Amino acid sequence: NGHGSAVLWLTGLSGSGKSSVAGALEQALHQRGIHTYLLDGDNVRHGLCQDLGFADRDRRENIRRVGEVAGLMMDAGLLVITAFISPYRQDREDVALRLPAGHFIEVFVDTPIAVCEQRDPKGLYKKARAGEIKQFTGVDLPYEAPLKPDVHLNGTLPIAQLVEQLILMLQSRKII
Ligand code: GGZ
Repeated sequence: NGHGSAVLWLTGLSGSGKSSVAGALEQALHQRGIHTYLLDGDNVRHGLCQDLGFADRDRRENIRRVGEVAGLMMDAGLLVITAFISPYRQDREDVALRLPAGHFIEVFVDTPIAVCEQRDPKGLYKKARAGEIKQFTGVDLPYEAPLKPDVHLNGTLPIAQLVEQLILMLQSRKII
């Protein structure tokens, strides 16, 4: 299958829509016969990173490992999509530097925290505000928004629209 490989790195707050966009994008790509792999907390934090929590240094190690695995999958010819908060600029930059130039595509899923908190699908913001969860991004710990993301998505728009934007971007970069 003659498509390019890349790492599409989604970053944004909890509840910003990263996983939904990533899942819908993956479906759209499969329909076009493109081979993908989606890395997210669900398949990483229970295995590869099961020893890590949410303190700063654990998150940094989480992102480092994900970056390394994404690179290996990319080498295998996959279009890799990742969906992690990845709150620190330096960590995202370090991942980018470990990949061949132009193969790291930073996608900022930009959703105001007020909206994320309103969505609160797992009730985590509520718990964080109540002090039941510590070190929650956006509440106790910072989120460093990308200054120059490759793609800046408005996370309050419908998922289908965001997926279309990403497909067009991948086409214009000749990755698909
Ligand atoms: C942030 C937390 C926390 C804390 C549990 N802070 O919305 P979710 O539930 O499904 O996604 C969040 C996920 C964040 O894991 P990541 O691996 O993406 O984080 S990082 O990139 O910073 O390493 C949230 C849940 O785990 N969660 N505790 N304290 N999110």
